[in-house]
This record gives sequence, C-alpha cells and structure tokens, in this order.
Amino acid sequence: MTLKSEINICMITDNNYVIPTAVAMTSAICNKSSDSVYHFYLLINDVSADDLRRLSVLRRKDVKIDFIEVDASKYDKINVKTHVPKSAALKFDIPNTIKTDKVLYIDGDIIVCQDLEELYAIDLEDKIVGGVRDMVGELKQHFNQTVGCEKYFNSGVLLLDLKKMRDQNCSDLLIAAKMEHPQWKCMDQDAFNYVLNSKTKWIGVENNSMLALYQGCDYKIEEINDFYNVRYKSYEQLIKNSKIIHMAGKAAQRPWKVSNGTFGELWDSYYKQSPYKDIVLQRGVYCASKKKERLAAKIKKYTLFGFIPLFTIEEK
Ligand SMILES: [Mn+2]
Repeated sequence: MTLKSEINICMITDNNYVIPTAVAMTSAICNKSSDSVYHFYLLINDVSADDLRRLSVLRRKDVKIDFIEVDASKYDKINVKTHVPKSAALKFDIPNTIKTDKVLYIDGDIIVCQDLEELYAIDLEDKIVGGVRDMVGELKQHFNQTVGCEKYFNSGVLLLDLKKMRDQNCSDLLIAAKMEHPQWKCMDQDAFNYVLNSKTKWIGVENNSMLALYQGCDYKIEEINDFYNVRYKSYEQLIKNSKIIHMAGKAAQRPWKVSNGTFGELWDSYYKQSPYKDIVLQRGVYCASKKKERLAAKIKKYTLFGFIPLFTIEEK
C-alpha cells in the first residue's frame, strides 16, 4: 500500500489546553484512513516535559508530530508594542512558524470524526483561506458587520495557503488589524476576517460543525439548511456527516470542564484512548440557569479508586 502525501495540521497549545489538544489529536488519529499520513505541527508554549512525553506517544509511522517551541519573548515584544494577546499573535504568525505551503489549522476544542484528506485536498484556487461561515457570529452577534464583511468565517478550522500568506505579508497585516481595532471582541477571528475575508473559499458546514452554538440558539435544522445551503433531515444527520465537530460556545459547557458537557460522551470516548486516560478529570456539572450554575461551580466530581463515582461539595 502506498501512503498518500502528508496532511499538515497545525494546533496551538499551552499547559492549560494540552488535554483537549491531545484528545482532539486522538480523535483525528482514530478516524484516519490507513493510507493517510498526518503531520502535526504543535506550536507549544509553556508545556511540561511530562506533557511532551505523553503527546509523543501518539507518534506512529503514519502520524508525525513536530513540537515547535514558540519563542515567547518574541511575542512579548509584539505585546508591549501592540497589545495583541499572545494566543492571537501565535496564530497570526503561523505562516512564519510553519514552513510548509499549506496547513490545516484546528482549534483544541474539536473532535475530528472522519479522515481529513478530502478537507485538506480542497483546492483554494486563487484564494488564501478555506473557512466555514459562522451562523451565530453573523445572525446573532453581527461580527460580520463589525469587520465590514457580508459573510464571516469561524477561525476554529482554517485551511491556509501559507505560501500566499508569506508572499502577501499576511502576518503583519493581521497584527496591524488587531492593533488598530482594540474594540474587537474576538481574540483572532475578527482580524482574520478583516484581512482575508475577500480571499476566502467558503467550505461546507460539515468541516466545522458548531452544533452546540446552533442548539444554544434553538435553530431548527431547516434554518441551518437555509443558511449553509444544505439539505439535512435532522441534527443527527448533520452530526453523522460532520468531519469536524467544533465545541464552540460556552466555555462552561466544554466536556473536559463538566461531566454533562457538549458532546461529552463522544469526547470521553476519545479521552479514554488518549495519552491522558490515566488522569482523572475533576469536572463540575453544567446548569443552564445562573443560580444553578453558581451552585454547580462548587460541586466537583471525584472518583474513588479511579472508578467509583463520587460527588462532593467543595468547601470555600
Ligand atoms: Mn474553538
């Protein structure tokens, strides 16, 4: 069997996000076709030797992982001059940090459900970025109007032509855009849209399914179909067809934070296969109402001997 050419995948993580990142990588590897080769470029900042050892366990013949220690001081300089948050600066600097011509950037709060070859092979033609429209960002939050665009992409899954980005000095343009608009609410997404929106190939919703956001807004499947110009019969069908599920939305609903989080069961199934499976997560319980939420924040989940579930209330 001949292996196909490499699929370059970029993720960014620090010490706080290393478990979700490892689980996202695990999901990608679990759902990889046997003839695809994934080459992960992990931009890391403040990640411990133990974490690197754990992440390294994911390496195989068909899964390459490069750890790229980011020179944090470089971004401190950017910070001082421009007040661009370090995490945004890291993302803006991808074309200079990763030397390949093309990369698929993915957030850590995702589950990869299918092989990524088809998504990676999308021809960007004369465009620079492949992105999925952000339905809630446009219809509820009006981020597209904030940056003066008709459509607006979510920056959690981005297919990037890094060669064109380097040729057109996109990193500098992104940093300048962020610097000139301190009022923008999103960490990096507004700047990406501001600079690259007119150079975007709009790709299908299945490549960045933000189901928790749609559900949070009570969107019916018909509304999702209208917005994305697709024809799903149900949420379930969209979930089944999703290549990447993105748990965008409330941070308090992320499955590594609460035991009843968004796509918790699916996320847990990959967590249990991840290099962190021996770590017992201390998770709270998500409650929709504010009052319940405050109470839930005090409740932490513990397991006894690693398998008997216990709940105890934190004394504070
Ligand atoms: Mn995200």
